[in-house]
Formats: sequence, C-alpha cells, structure tokens
Amino acid sequence: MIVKTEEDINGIKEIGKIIASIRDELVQRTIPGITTKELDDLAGDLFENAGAVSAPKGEYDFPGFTCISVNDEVAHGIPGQRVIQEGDLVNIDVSASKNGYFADTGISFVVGNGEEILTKICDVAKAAFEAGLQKVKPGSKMSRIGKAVHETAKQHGLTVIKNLTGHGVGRSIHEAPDHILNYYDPWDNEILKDGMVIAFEPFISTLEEEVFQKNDGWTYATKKSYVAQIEHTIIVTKDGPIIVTL
Ligand code: M2C
Ligand code: CO
Ligand code: CO
Repeated sequence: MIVKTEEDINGIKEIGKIIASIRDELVQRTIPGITTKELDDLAGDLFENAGAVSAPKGEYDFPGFTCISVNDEVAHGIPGQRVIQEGDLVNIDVSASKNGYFADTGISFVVGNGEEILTKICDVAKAAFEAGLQKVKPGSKMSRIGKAVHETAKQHGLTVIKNLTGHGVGRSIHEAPDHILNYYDPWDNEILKDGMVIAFEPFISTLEEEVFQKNDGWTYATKKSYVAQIEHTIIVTKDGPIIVTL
C-alpha cells in the first residue's frame, strides 16, 4: 500500500509494534526443550491480547499462528511437536493484521552455542538488510536493494535464495510490489514510491540458491544448505525509511 493519511501511518505502526514485541518474546522463549507448538500457542495468546489476527492463519489458513522453521527449513515451517535443541538454527516469522492494516517481521538466530557458520549467516543477513536499507528511497529502482543484498552475501563467501522474495504489505500480507529480489535483475524497473510499505526480507544461504517445498504443502527447505532471513516492515519516505517492526 501507499500510506496517505496519519491514520494509515498509525495503523501500520500499531501492528508493526505488536508483531515486533511478539517476535521478541518468542525469540526469548526459544530454549532447548520447548516445542515449536508451545511457542506458537504463546503467539496465539499474545495476538488475542493485542486484538491482532495472525496473517498466515487468517489469509492462507496456515496451520499455525506463526511460521517457525528449524535447520534445513527456511520458511513457512509448521509449528508442531518438534523439540528445540541447543545449536539449532531457528527462524521465527510473525505477520498479522489489526484494523485492516498488516505487517510482517522475521528473524533467524542460533539457540545457545551452535556452529560458527550458523552465527555467520545470521550476521550476514543483518548486514545485507542494512545494505539494502541504504537503497530504500523514493524514486530509486527497487533492483538496487537486491544488488546490495547479493553483493553483501558474496563479500562473505555466501549466496542468496533466488526463489523467495520480499514484497509489498499494508492492506494485505502480500501485495504490490510483488517481489523484492535478493539479487540484481536488470529487467526489474519497479520504482520505490513515497509512502510505499514494503516487507524487506533478505535470505542468505551457505550454498544453494533455491528452496523446494516439502510434501506438507507449506515448508520451504534446502537439501544441503543453511539459510538465514531477517525481515522488517518499512515505510518508504523522503525523510528516510521508517522501520515499524524494530
Ligand atoms: O512473507 C513471508 O515473510 C511470510 C509469509 C507467511 S504466510 C504463510 N511472512 C514469506 C516468507 C517466505 C516465503 C514467502 N513469504
Ligand atoms: Co514474514
Ligand atoms: Co514477508
């Protein structure tokens, strides 16, 4: 969406703040021994208390309030009886709506002490986000974001996932612009506009550049790579990007 009024801005900010605090609470609670279903149930309670509705559940009938992906799982992981272990790579993606406004956020992190490469991809995802954020200006080509993301990955001997993307958000969970790529596409002529609301979510990978969907019809996974994502909802403005999910 393009925010046009104070009401729009406040609506996006309100849901942004709600999902950021739910994300942070779930990250804190992700300790060895807890199941992903227990984490998701907590999110369900927090959504209810905040008067927010889970976007995956409400919009897509996803079997969970949040998407929780572990190790080979990259995104759209279904919360269940899986028990979190020390050293797991976990991604928690929280998206929801309130009063007709939607926002989306996610983070990958390592539980306790884990392999060095896992911490590295999480750190590089953050660096790629920062690099892409520098390109978020009204009038700029959206393709500059993907260029910055891919360059950051390459600088660290890593790569990006090419078949998962960021997207517009605001009045629905996924809307125009449809794809914010993690690499440079010279044919992508989309221009960022003042007031545009985007969910920017770089996916940084150790090896493979594509995910596949598991037989459950939801989970995106890799065969032999680890992937880290970080996602924030951002309002593009001439005075600089406003991250509503910090
Ligand atoms: O937009 C995402 O970040 C998720 C969508 C949840 S709806 C099941 N919030 C995303 C991540 C990866 C792939 C597609 N969409
Ligand atoms: Co998301
Ligand atoms: Co998203």
